[in-house]
Parts: sequence; C-alpha cells; structure tokens
Amino acid sequence: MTGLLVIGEITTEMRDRLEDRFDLHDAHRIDDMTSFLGGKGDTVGYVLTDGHYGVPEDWMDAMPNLALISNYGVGYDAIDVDLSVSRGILVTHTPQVLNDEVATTALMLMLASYRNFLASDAYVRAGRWPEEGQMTLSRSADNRRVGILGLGRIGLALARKLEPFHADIAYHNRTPRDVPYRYYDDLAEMAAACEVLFVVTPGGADTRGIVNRKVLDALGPEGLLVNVSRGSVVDEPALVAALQEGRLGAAGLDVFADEPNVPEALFTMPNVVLTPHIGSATFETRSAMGNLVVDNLLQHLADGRVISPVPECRDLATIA
Ligand code: NAP
Ligand code: 8YV
Repeated sequence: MTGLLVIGEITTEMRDRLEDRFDLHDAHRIDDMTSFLGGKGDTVGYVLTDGHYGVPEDWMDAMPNLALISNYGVGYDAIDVDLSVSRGILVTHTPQVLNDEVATTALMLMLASYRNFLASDAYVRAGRWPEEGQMTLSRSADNRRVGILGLGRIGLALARKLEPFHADIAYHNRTPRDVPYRYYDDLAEMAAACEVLFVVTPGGADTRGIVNRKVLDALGPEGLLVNVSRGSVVDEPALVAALQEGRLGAAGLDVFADEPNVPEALFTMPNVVLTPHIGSATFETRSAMGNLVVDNLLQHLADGRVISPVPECRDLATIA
C-alpha cells in the first residue's frame, strides 16, 4: 500500500476511511522524522496536512514519490505551493464547505464585541448582578458601516449574514466583483469610511501586514477590527499598540501571528474578544471538510484525478 503521512490531528471518521487504503504514518507519533523519512520517505505518495503545519521543505525533499498534498482547510499559506507545482506535486484544499461556519464566527466576534457579551457573562457569574444591579449599557450591533477586506467565498457568506443586521456593506479586493456592495480600491479609505473592518483574505506574502498602522488609525478609536483570516495579514505589534493607545476601539480575533501564542497584552483588555482559531471548528463543518480531504486522496488513488485543487495547480490537475 502507498504511504500516507498525516501531519496534525484528524478525526476518527477520516481515519476510518483512510486506514485500509493507505499505509498511514502519523507524524506526531514519530519521534525522529529524519530517520523515518530516510528509511521510508520514498514509499510516501500522499500527505494530509492542515493550515497550521503545512509541509516542511526538508520533509518534501525526502519524499521523492510524493504525488498529492491534501490540505485540511481552505487556507494553504503554510504550504510552499510554487515548490510543489515545480515538482509536479498536486495540492488540494477544502473551499466552500466551511463558508457559513467561518462567516458565523466573524459575525459572533462582532456581536460579542458590540454587546459586551463576555463581560456580561462574567458579571453574572461573579454574583455582581444582585449587588450592583444592571450593567452599563452596551452598543448596538445593528445599522453599522461595515468593510470586508476579502470578499471571496467566506466574505460573501459574511456579507449575506450581515444584511439582516441592516449593515451598510463595503468591500476591498484587488478586483471588484459583481455584487450589490460598495467597492473601495484603497483599503485605508475603506477603513476610514467604516465602523467595523472584517479581515477575510488568504494569508501569505501578498497580504502580509496589509492591515497596518495607517489602516488601523483610519478605522479609529470607535472602530472594531475582526480578523478570521490569518494573523499574518495584520501587523500584530501595530494592532496591540493601537489598542493600548486608544487609537483603535476594539478587536475580535480568531487568528494570530504566532499561534498558539497570543500577545499577553491582549489578555487584560476588556475591549478585545479572543478565540483560538475556531473559525471552522464545529463537528458538522469539520466533518464536511474531512470528507473533502479524504475524497481528494481516494479519488487520486483511484484514477489520478482530484476534486478541489488549489488554483495554482489547475494546469497540473485533472478535476473529477
Ligand atoms: P477566497 O474565496 O479565495 O477569497 C479571498 C478574497 O481575498 C478574494 O475575494 C480576493 O479577491 C481577496 N484578496 C486576496 N488577496 C488580496 C489582497 N492582496 N488584497 C485584497 N484582497 C485580496 O478565500 P476564502 O475561501 O473566502 O478563504 C479566505 C481565507 O480565510 C482563507 O485563505 C484562510 O486564510 C481564512 N480562513 C480562516 C479560517 C479560520 O478558522 N479562522 C477558516 C477558513 C478560512 P482578489 O483576488 O480580487 O483580491
Ligand atoms: C482550519 C482554516 O482550522 O480552513 C482554514 O484555512 O484556517 C481552518 O478551517 C485550519 O486549516 C486547520 O485545520
């Protein structure tokens, strides 16, 4: 049987579908990867990895017969796709099936922030309600001027979820889309015009640090930044400084520059909501993602075709 190297955690459901079709190797159970790959690297035809781990280049070097990397997530910035393509290695990912879940996560970060949900929960649990009476008022999440940086699959799902909140929706992409939302070709201009800035672009070199001090200052002391994309898209030290100095009003963050490490300065800020990269992390959505990851592997094993290649691989791939 062909070897499949699994990097990161997979569900039992995924494992059950894979283990009688591949010779499975779990990287996190292998103490010495160098000697494992030295001995068995040429038997590995497939890698399953996720958005956190990617595939280290020296591991790729040691798997000369690698044909396909199946990524358990839509974002694949942790994988060197140019290198993979240059070696004829296909990369697949999990677009579409997580759109609504990640959009809901972004929306919840906005709602929790405006309505002060975390502090309200803590107030009740601390027994302060009988002692101190009603909490101070929060701010409405309705009728907000919203800007979406990255109106792609998830960004569009988010825009649709924002409509019932009567949001006035604008967006910034490199290319305008045929949608009923206002397009800005300049990110800082959009940030200046909105109260909430959602970040939903891919990570990687093209977007590194594009939410910089200028953009954060444009969003301003009443503004809310919500990031469900990748930590790399936001200049994190600039974000922390803007919050500390009151130049930015609030933040809702699911992703960070150096996960799982989060700047400790954020821990004590009452105007910040933090979640540990849970954008797609429900049983239902992870099941759909896992099925697509496995379907890509099994399809390729059966006939060399794949279901959801990343765009950079479309010339290499035959789509099922
Ligand atoms: P997508 O459909 O490819 O959408 C990405 C959007 O970003 C596109 O509209 C694209 O438009 C825009 N964009 C790309 N580069 C840009 C740039 N340099 N400047 C401005 N806009 C740019 O991707 P998706 O499926 O919506 O996923 C988006 C990302 O969400 C993923 O790559 C991943 O990083 C993140 N994600 C996070 C979680 C989580 O758990 N938090 C879960 C899933 C996904 P143009 O090409 O026209 O610029
Ligand atoms: C996953 C993600 O948490 O799809 C993505 O890009 O960030 C998330 O859905 C990640 O890929 C780890 O599995």
